[in-house]
Amino acid sequence: MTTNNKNLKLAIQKQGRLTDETLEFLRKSSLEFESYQQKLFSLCRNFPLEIVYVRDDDIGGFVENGVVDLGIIGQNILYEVRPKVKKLLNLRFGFCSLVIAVPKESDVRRLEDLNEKIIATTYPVSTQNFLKKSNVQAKVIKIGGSVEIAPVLGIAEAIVDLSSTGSTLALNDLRIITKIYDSEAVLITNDKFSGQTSKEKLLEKLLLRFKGVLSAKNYKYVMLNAPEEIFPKLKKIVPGLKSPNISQLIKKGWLSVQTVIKEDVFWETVEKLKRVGVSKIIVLPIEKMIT
Ligand code: PRT
Ligand code: ZN
Repeated sequence: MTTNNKNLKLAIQKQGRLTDETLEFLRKSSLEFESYQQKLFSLCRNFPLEIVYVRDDDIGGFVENGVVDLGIIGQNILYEVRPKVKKLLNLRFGFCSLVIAVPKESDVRRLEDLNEKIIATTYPVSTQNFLKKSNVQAKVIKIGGSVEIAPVLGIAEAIVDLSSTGSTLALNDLRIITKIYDSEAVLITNDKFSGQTSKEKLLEKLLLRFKGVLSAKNYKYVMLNAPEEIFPKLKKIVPGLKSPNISQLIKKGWLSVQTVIKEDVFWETVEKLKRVGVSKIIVLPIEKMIT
């Protein structure tokens, strides 16, 4: 698999729920590479990085053992399998939650009602840990897949599974009792190449790109016009206005302001801005943001 030991190696999921978004993230980071269905690995044209395509279950071990330097996997696998790896970044995709669910008509309402019950899951470690912490004595059985049909088959009275849209639970008439944890895709590494200055430098460069893409995703670029006298109020509403670009408009007493607003408070902020008298707000996506 190795073509050049000086290259950084990154393992990603070959084909599955994380693949498309991982490839999109890497391309947004300006990495250029070919990737097609039967691929095993690709070498980036414009960065000394090899991308290795594997089953998601193998990524943690490959990173732990130094077969590759980096990996992108769901945090859920880190919680469950606990490979000795270091998390570098949350990548803001692949969102899901590990939940406990029971059939809609079940008499289980609260966590305590699971005492003495049987729970089927592909996440036995996460489940056991959670039950222990919650002081619930239930029997956990590990099954290979199709967890959602375990209650119908009479194998278990409850299940623990990942859920993202909630459709699978709804389709199988299951109801959530509680959430065990939230998960998203993460970038992981090992300590095998610390001291190898050239690789460490490469990682630093790669992280700068990744962080640039992540920051850009979290912010919007905003241009707005406002009367001069409301400027002090604007500063309170938009924290990013500490160092805004301000220019005078031809219309006397009016300013044009350019700044960035965090995505998660975007609409809230826009509503407040309108309320204090800001007119004409133009919003642009940010491609990359290097800070
Ligand atoms: O072939 P390989 O071993 O590489 O893949 P896999 O089949 O083991 O994993 P895959 O592709 O299903 O999931 C890879 C990763 O995607 C997981 O480890 C999670 O980090 C992440 N992820 C995000 C999910 C989901 N969302 C998800 N919804 N993984 C699985 N699911 C399943 C869940 O188990 C259930 O069967 O989707 C179903 C529920 O989905 P909703 O949308 O109906 O709620
Ligand atoms: Zn898998």
